[in-house]
Amino acid sequence: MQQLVEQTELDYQSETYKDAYSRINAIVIEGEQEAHENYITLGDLLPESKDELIQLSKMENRHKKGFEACGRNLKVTPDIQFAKEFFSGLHENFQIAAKEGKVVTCLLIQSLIIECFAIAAYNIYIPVADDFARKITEGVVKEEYSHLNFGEVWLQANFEASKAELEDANRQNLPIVWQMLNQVTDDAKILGMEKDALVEDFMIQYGEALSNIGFTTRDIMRLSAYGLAT
Ligand code: Y39
Ligand code: FE
Ligand code: FE
Ligand code: FE
Repeated sequence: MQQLVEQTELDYQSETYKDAYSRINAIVIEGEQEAHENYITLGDLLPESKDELIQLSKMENRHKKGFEACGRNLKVTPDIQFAKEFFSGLHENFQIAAKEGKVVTCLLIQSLIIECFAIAAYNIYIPVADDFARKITEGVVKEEYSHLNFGEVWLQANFEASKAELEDANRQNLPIVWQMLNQVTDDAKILGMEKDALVEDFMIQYGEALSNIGFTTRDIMRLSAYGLAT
C-alpha cells in the first residue's frame, strides 16, 4: 500500500526527478562499466574460470546499455563525472588488489559488495521505476544474482585460505559502501527509494552471501555492520 501511494506521487518528467536521475542513472551506468572491466580483470586472475568470467563481463556491458536507454527514455543526461568520483574508492582498492594478485579482495569488492549493493538498489528501485526502466531492471537484477553466486561459490570452495583476507578486505571496503550510500540518500529518496530499505536489503544480501561462503552468524553480524554509523 505504501509503495502504491509513493508511486503515484512520482512525476518522472519533473525537473526534480530528472535532476536526481542524472546522478543515480550515471552511478548505475558507470557501475556496470566498471563491473564489466572488473570481470575481465578477474578472468586474468582466475584463468580456470576465464570463459565464465568473460560471460559475466559481457552481461555487465548489456546492463550498461540497458540503463543508458533508461536515461534516454526520460531525456536525462547522466552525470558520469559524478559517478566516477562516487566509485573512486572501491575502484582504486580493486585496482591495487588486482595489481598485487589479491583475487580474494577483488572478489569481495566486485562479486560480493558491489553485486549486493546493486541487487539491493535494483530490488528497491523496481516498484518505483517508470515502466520502461522497470522492465530493464527486472531483467538485470536476475543476472546480478548469478554474479554474486560466482563469488560465493569460489570463496566457499577456498574458504579457509581466504578467511583472513576477506576479513581485511571487508574492513577496508565496507565503510566505503556506507559512505557511498550516504552520498545518494537524498537523490534516492526523490526516486522513491528509502535509505532504510536500501540498508536493510543490502544487509540481507551480504549476510546471506557471507553465510553461504561459510562464516558463522557471529562473524556475519560483526562483518556486515562494520563501518555502519548512521
Ligand atoms: O555488478 C553490477 O552490475 C554492479 C555494478 C552495478 C552497480 C550498481 C550500483 C548501484 C548503486 C545504486 C545506488 C542507488 C541508491
Ligand atoms: Fe550488472
Ligand atoms: Fe548491475
Ligand atoms: Fe553484476
